Amino acid sequence: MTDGRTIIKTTCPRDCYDSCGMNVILEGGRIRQITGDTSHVMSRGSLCGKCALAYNGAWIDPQQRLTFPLKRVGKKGAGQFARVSWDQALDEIAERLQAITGGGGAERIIHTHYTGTCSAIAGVFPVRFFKRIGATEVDPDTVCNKAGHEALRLTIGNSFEGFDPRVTQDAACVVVWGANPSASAPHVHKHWLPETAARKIVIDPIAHATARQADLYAQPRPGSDAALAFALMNAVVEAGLADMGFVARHVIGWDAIEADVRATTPERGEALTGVPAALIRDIAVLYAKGPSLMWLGQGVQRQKMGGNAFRAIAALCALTGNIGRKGAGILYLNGPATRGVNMDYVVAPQLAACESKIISHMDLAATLGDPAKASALFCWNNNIVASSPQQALLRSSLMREDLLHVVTDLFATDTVDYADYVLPAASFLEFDDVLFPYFHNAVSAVVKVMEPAGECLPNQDIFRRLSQKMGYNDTELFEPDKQIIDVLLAQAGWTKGFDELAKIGTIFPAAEPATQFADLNFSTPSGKIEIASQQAVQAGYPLAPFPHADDEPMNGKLRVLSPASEWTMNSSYANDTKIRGRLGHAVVLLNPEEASARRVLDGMLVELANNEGRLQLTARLSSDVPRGVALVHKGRWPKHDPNGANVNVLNPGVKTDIGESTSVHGIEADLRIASQ
Ligand SMILES: Nc1nc2c(c(=O)[nH]1)N[C@H]1C(S)=C(S)[C@@H](COP(=O)(O)OP(=O)(O)OC[C@H]3O[C@@H](n4cnc5c(=O)[nH]c(N)nc54)[C@H](O)[C@@H]3O)O[C@H]1N2
Ligand SMILES: Nc1nc2c(c(=O)[nH]1)N[C@H]1C(S)=C(S)[C@@H](COP(=O)(O)OP(=O)(O)OC[C@H]3O[C@@H](n4cnc5c(=O)[nH]c(N)nc54)[C@H](O)[C@@H]3O)O[C@H]1N2
Ligand code: SF4
Ligand SMILES: [Mo]
Repeated sequence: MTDGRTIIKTTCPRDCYDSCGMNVILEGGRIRQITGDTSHVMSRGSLCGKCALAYNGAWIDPQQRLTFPLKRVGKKGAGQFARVSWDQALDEIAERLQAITGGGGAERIIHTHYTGTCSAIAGVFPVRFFKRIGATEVDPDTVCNKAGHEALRLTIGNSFEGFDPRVTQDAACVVVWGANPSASAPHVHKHWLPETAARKIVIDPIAHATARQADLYAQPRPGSDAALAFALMNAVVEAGLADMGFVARHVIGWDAIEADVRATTPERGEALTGVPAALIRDIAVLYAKGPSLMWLGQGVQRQKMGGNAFRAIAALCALTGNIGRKGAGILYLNGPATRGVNMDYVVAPQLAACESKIISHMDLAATLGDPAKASALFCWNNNIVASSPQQALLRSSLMREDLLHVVTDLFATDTVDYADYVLPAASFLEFDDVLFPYFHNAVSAVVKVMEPAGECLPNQDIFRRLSQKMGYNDTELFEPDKQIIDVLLAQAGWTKGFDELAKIGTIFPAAEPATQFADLNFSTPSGKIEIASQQAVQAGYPLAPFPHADDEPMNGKLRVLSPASEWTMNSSYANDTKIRGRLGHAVVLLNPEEASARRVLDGMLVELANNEGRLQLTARLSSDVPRGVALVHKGRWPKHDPNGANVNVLNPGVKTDIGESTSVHGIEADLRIASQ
């Protein structure tokens, strides 16, 4: 306490690589300011622009929050509600659920959730309820990163135990392939990358701020990464830098791709990807000499052949022996297991009478439209109308009068507008929790700094209450937060309790970073890196990756890329008054030559259209964007836009080659001028 002010440390639990430590400054018991924790490895005293605005704005403003349980009084989709008590809402929901389960229809209860908060309890505990009731789960990762996870699981056995980001001091080279930290991980961009002496390679169709700071930057056409990886392997072999000893000892299946590698010369690679052959050779040499770190972003695998691309890149890592030695490795995500934590404990799968049914996000809209498949939908930590594909079909499915639709959120999102019942959730500032960041192998305290707004309840309390209304008596459904936190901290080796952790904010259970795959033992069937994978064949995928590049769009169509916006976190924050001001009118960024060829001038209103839908946008010219690409950032709220839609109205929800995941960066659309 200083000057009547108290500073409480907590952690930002957004779906963000940075997991910033925060300082909440209280004066007279009220929040005066929320800012970055100066002692935190990532935030170093400042939050990103979007959180600095939203946490001091919409998140702590009861006028902008949902504060009471609501019941629909108007037409579906109209967002007209009356206030009801928690008891009334939960009694009525329980009654409807019992009618569904009583008729043997538990699987027709669908629940969709994602990363509204990534903290362990509010992010996962409600799954216990859905396990118990026997609901169908919409596999969350299928809207984000499943293709990459599956491809890495097949090849190296595990996609959740990447290199420790603290090992950069031992690396000569860091590759950022298909990620845009300048938007999606602002502190990684600002501190982690600039502070390493390693040379940086960025591979991305957009010349974003991180790409512009790289030592070598390759700008492949979207969906051509597998061909690029093969051309790089060819150049590695050509330069005599292939580590064939490593391949002989630790890899199976080199022979399955060798002919394709030989055929994919850098010149052929240039034709397939647009990356100059000389640059392919330079990148190959720098990466192969190593030791090199490969950070695989999520953008690469959000392509129709995204799984193949990941398998091809992993083969490049293997060919160069950049795995299992100091300063080398692959990072997709770091899951809680890298801190000794078993999240199955929070999920409690034993509550399920039989294995839970899972569907892909790509099938959500159609499933919800079918009464034989869906009788109820629970949407928590997830704003499907803004974030999921097939926006128009999804809306029409949500209009079904006979579909019980329950949403729990902090704000009145587009998804909330379709709900029968709205259950107001407490934000991470309003209860204690723990976070296992997915970039750094840290453990962080998420600390209550204020009372819940209105009658808001944390997700976990909402589902404890609903469990009670359902008449369940399984102890797991009522396990208190404090006990869960103690168990999780003990698993992570922290024995001093939550209050001590809260004083520090963030700890690293392992004082020193370990080398990833140091034992060179991979959790694949053979124990080796499997470039060729029988598991893949059994799942109906090709034996090995191949040098695929998507065809370029035909008939003047553009490739629509819709990655992370600097000002929103997925759709979160897009409702905050100040952030709405920053976002302005929806924009499409076009290459100046592309625009000029189409007679589009900066500031013109244009329309993107395909078989799925149409969207009007203001054209902005940017040489960061290559020809053939329309860049439209994700995350706007459809109802705040004159279109009544965002970019996902163009998203047909085509599944990736592996993992039934999203190929959202594979969308194509026509562009026309809407007005002069
Ligand atoms: N500010 C902000 N931060 C976020 C988010 C947000 O919405 N806003 N979202 C969070 C979430 S949920 C996630 S999953 C992560 C995602 O963050 P990232 O891993 O950075 O993924 P994306 O933003 O989808 O896209 C990253 C890059 O992939 C590129 N890309 C697209 N297609 C291809 C391709 O075919 N090949 C290659 N090489 N690159 C391609 C895009 O041009 C883009 O620059 O960010 C998290 N952080
Ligand atoms: N076009 C396009 N679409 C995309 C992507 C893309 O690259 N392009 N990226 C995809 C990706 S990577 C992802 S991960 C998905 C993410 O999509 P979503 O999971 O829908 O992410 P958000 O839009 O942030 O929605 C999370 C919701 O949770 C709410 N929330 C926050 N905290 C809490 C809480 O404690 N309790 C409850 N109940 N609610 C809370 C927020 O208010 C917000 O409405 O979007 C996908 N959609
Ligand atoms: S969203 Fe990311 S960058 Fe912004 S404060 Fe949270 S953790 Fe930090
Ligand atoms: Mo994501």
